[in-house]
Amino acid sequence: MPANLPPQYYALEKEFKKETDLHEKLRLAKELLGVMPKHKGTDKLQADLKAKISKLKKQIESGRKKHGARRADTLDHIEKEGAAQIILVGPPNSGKSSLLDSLTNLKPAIADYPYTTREPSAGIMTFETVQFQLVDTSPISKEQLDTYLLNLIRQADLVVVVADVSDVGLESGLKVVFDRLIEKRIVLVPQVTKKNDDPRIAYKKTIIAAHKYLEKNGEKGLKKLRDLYPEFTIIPTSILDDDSLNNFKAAIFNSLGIIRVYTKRIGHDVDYVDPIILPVGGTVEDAAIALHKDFAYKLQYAKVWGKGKFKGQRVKNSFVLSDKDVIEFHI
Ligand SMILES: Nc1nc2c(ncn2[C@@H]2O[C@H](COP(=O)(O)OP(=O)(O)OP(=O)(O)O)[C@@H](O)[C@H]2O)c(=O)[nH]1
Ligand SMILES: [Mg+2]
Repeated sequence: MPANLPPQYYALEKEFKKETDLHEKLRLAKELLGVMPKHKGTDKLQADLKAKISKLKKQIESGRKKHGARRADTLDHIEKEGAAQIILVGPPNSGKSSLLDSLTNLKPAIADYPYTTREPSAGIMTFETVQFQLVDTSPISKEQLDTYLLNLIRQADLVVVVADVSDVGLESGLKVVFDRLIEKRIVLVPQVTKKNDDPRIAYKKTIIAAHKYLEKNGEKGLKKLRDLYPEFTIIPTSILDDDSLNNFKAAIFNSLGIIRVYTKRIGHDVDYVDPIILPVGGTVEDAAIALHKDFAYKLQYAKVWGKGKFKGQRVKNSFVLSDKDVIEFHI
């Protein structure tokens, strides 16, 4: 029986054969298995690939034992915390760690020379009543692109490219970041619009921080950045300007496509502390499920307070909620 493999399989297989980094090779092998059609004709190929995957895992494991625990395979996943995981990437020395330092309670190493950050670190950033996880990473340049970064970017909910607009190498530095990720099939885009029919490619929603904009040449660099990347959300930032950092947080929230819904128990005041986070378009039923699965079954109706509604308007389970709505469940 013929295997009838799709063309993307062969392209991926070529990369798999070329790849020398064990972690990336393992990831590619898993992708190959994913795109391979599952039928009698591919049984042998599937078995071969599974054997390769297990061999690669063993190789990685033995390497880890030799070199100690903190290897790339332990760095390439960070447990999500808060409403979303946001990853900071960019050229060397652009200010990624300084942003993490200003926006979270973490104290990463910061220096006035490039290649300071070697391993990722994550801190919690609070925006109004919502908490986000911010991940600082090692720089991307012609000389360097740490393999662990690829998985971290794939897993993140939002990518922030930190660009130093006061740097004369702004344009070339950014081009290297975008291009090197494209080589690894990660495409940073202003909006994830079309349905992705090629599972090998990750399209990641991205915004750009026009960092150090108060520095000499910063304004000029900001204008240039807007000309170079007109479709992207670009936020001028500086660690010396609190307003810019607040704008940055708000831009992150707005880019995530989420809403906050506050709950209220019958006869009680609103609990404005810990909102339910839903995707834009989320309904009363989604909010109930987010609280507890069983809760949604019991739900009769809800009352909602918020912009454009009557106070305590009675709504059905399919009612679409808006950011900052207050909801009272009736079961
Ligand atoms: N003037 C000014 N300097 C900044 C700002 N943010 C960071 N810096 C300086 O820029 C330099 C690099 O900052 P880092 O935060 O270490 O940059 P990074 O992108 O993490 O660098 P790598 O880890 O090497 O990639 C340091 O000297 C910081 O003090 C800013 O908003 N304004
Ligand atoms: Mg750093």
